[in-house]
Formats: sequence, C-alpha cells, structure tokens
Amino acid sequence: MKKILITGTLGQDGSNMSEYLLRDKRNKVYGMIRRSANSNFINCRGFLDNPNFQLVYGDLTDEVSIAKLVQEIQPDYFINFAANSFVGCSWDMPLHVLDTNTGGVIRCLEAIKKHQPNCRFYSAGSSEQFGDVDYSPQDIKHPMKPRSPYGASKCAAHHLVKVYRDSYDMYAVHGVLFNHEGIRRGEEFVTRKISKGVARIYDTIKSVENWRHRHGQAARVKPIELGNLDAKRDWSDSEDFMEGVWLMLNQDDPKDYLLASGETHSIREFVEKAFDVADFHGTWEGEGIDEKYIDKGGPHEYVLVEVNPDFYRPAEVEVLHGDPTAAEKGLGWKPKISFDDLVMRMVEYDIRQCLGKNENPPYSNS
Ligand code: NDP
Ligand code: GDR
Repeated sequence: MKKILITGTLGQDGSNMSEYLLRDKRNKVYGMIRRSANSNFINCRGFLDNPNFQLVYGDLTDEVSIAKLVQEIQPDYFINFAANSFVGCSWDMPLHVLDTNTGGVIRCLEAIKKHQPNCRFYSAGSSEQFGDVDYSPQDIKHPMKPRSPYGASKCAAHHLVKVYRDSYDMYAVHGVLFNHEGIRRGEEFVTRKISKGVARIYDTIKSVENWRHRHGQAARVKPIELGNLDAKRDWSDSEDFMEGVWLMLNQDDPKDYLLASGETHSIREFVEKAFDVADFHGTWEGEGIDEKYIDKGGPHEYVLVEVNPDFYRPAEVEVLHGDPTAAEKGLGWKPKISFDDLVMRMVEYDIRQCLGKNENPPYSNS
C-alpha cells in the first residue's frame, strides 16, 4: 500500500486530494489536522469513516509533531496543503504567515530528510508569488514579485524546496497553482463569498417576494459587499488541480510545474455569471466606492452588490493569468471544468443549501 500523509485535510484541497486518492484502495491516507478550537469537518464527512483513511494530529508550527508523524507513519508521499492561506489577512499576522507557510515547509523537509528520505514531498505554491506581473500569461519562469506577506512566504518556500532538492537529492516539488475553487472553498474567498451571497439573495427574494407582492412590497435584500471589482484571476476547479498535483509527484524526476486554466476573468465577471445562474440580471451603475450592481428587471429594483472599501487590500495583485502549456506537455494534464461550469456548480450547490438540503459538499468524481 502507498502511505500518503496530507496536511490541511479539513480545507478545500486537503479534503479533495484525500477523496481523490481514496478512490484507489491501494492508498492509505493519513489526514493531518491541528487541534483548533472548533474543527469543521464538513469537507471530510464523505470519507471520515473510510477504512483507508486515518486522522492524525499535528501542527506546522510544531516541529515535534511533524517529525513524529513522519517517523511513525514512514509515508511514501507527504502532501503539504496546510497554510495560513488567506492573502487578505496576511498583513494582519505576517509573522504567523511566515512561520506557518515557510517555517512549516522547512519543518516538513527536515522531518523527511531525517526520518524518511525516500518520501516524495509536495509544497503548495501560489500564483501570488508572481504578484506585480511583468507579462501575461505568466509561466514558471516569471520573476517572483510578491505583493503580500502571504506571497512572500510562498516565494521563500519555493526557494527552500529547490535548495533541499539540490542539496540532499530529495524528491521535493513546489507546484505553482493559480486560483482554484469549488463547493469546499472557504467562505472568506471572493468566489465562495459571491456564490453564497447569490444564494442568500435568491432565497430572500424568491421566498419572500410572492407573499409581499400581494402587498406591493419588495423583499429586504442585503447586498453582497465586495472590494476591488477590477482584479482579474485565473480560476479553475480544485478537483481538476488535485490530479495535476498527483501527476507532479509521480514523475521520474522532480520538477516544479504551474497549473492554471489559461483564462482570466474579473471579479465583476464572476458576479455577473453567478447572478445569471440564479436568473438575476443586473447592470453596473456608479463608479469607485459608489459602484453598485442593480437588478431592475422585475417588479422591484434590487441592489445586489455594492462596494465596501474595507475589503480593499493594502497592495493588490491586479491580474493573474497562467500559462499551463508546460504542464500539458510534461504531465499530460489539462483542466476539465470550464469557468462557466465552475460558477454554476458553486451557485447551484449554495442555493440547494439555502433551500434546506443540507448535503455534505460531494466530491464530483466519486
Ligand atoms: P484552506 O485554507 O482551505 O486550507 C488550509 C488548511 O490548512 C486548513 O484546513 C487549516 O486548518 C490548515 N492549517 C492552517 N494552519 C495550520 C497549521 N499551523 N498547522 C496545520 N494545519 C494548518 O486552503 P486551500 O485548501 O485552498 O489551499 C491549500 C494550499 O494550497 C494552501 O497552502 C494554499 O496556500 C495553497 N494554494 C491554494 C490555492 C487556491 O486557490 N485554493 C492556490 C494556490 C495555492 P484549520 O481547518 O484548522 O483552519
Ligand atoms: P486570492 O483570493 O487573494 O487570489 O488568493 P481571494 O478570493 O481572497 O481574492 C481574489 C481577488 O478578489 C478581490 N476581492 C475580494 N476578495 C475577498 N476575499 N473578499 C472580497 O470581498 C473581495 N472583493 C474583491 C481581492 O482583492 C483579490 O484581488 C487565493 C488563495 O486561495 C491563496 O491561498 C492562493 O495562493 C491564491 O488564491 C492563488
């Protein structure tokens, strides 16, 4: 059996990767979680009782726990998805971000070097490393120009993985992944914030309006509040990316690859597509912090989105657009889920939740 240690199991990628690997009965997955105050197992409910899955405790900031896990499990693969992953808060806690995202990677590499040098290691890199971009689309050779403590922490991790690989002949790779989303995405990230917001507004208007119409009243709608609407991101589906990560770990020689969709879309465009799925069709009015997305098509006028400058960042990455050609050639990997399908899947899932379905976020390929 292949033994695979995964960190960040409760998060989006850790849970998707666990589920992807558990489809093969020859894999034994050890999912590491930290003992946080309120662990949220929603992403893992579909496989928690799988006999080939085992929860283990550890924390990237605690080298004793990481070393102990590697020594005891003797994993064949170590996939490190754990991180302080929210760019927006990385200015508020830069030391913690560095300790987790960079120090954590050193702790993993050291544990592997000492206790299981044949273990293959994956480090979760990010398009945020490119930051203030020089050209589009970005390839793996694009210079590192981070704009946030988070981006800087991932750049340092990237260098360290290469240093360990070259110094100790380890199979260690740092994948540079552009934004990837889905129904297990954290609610603080803009795509999920939008899909959940659309579902909430849909529920409010559709369930209240019929009754209120008779009295000539509109529903009371709280708009989604967003920051920079002009930022552009290269969005893909997380499940697609897990296949790419696994391929990266199973090459003859270790090599860093970049995974992306090859398309870029603005936040504004994501908003429009998401509301389209729920059959709301707005128009943008006003400028800057006064800009709003308004639906005037029905019997009542509704403000669906407004700008709240609290969500602006001290420094913004304006555009990210990845070039996945090298991964296509070297790994034979291509994303399958389109931007439109991704938005549709997220909004439809969140609407079903609002309507009381209460389903665990399913892994679509299972
Ligand atoms: P999530 O935020 O969904 O998951 C991160 C997980 O890391 C959480 O479960 C969290 O645990 C865990 N974690 C945080 N700090 C620690 C710690 N000190 N010790 C152990 N576990 C910890 O992130 P994603 O799944 O979206 O991303 C996975 C990785 O990929 C991250 O490294 C991220 O930076 C990187 N990445 C993500 C991209 C994306 O678009 N999703 C793109 C590029 C890179 P808890 O549940 O207890 O909070
Ligand atoms: P990002 O994702 O910073 O790209 O990092 P996020 O969804 O947080 O932001 C994307 C863009 O949307 C703009 N934005 C808002 N963002 C949030 N969160 N909330 C808002 O209200 C809002 N309004 C506008 C942001 O300014 C930004 O430009 C994600 C994470 O998964 C990282 O861990 C990963 O490394 C990168 O993707 C690639």
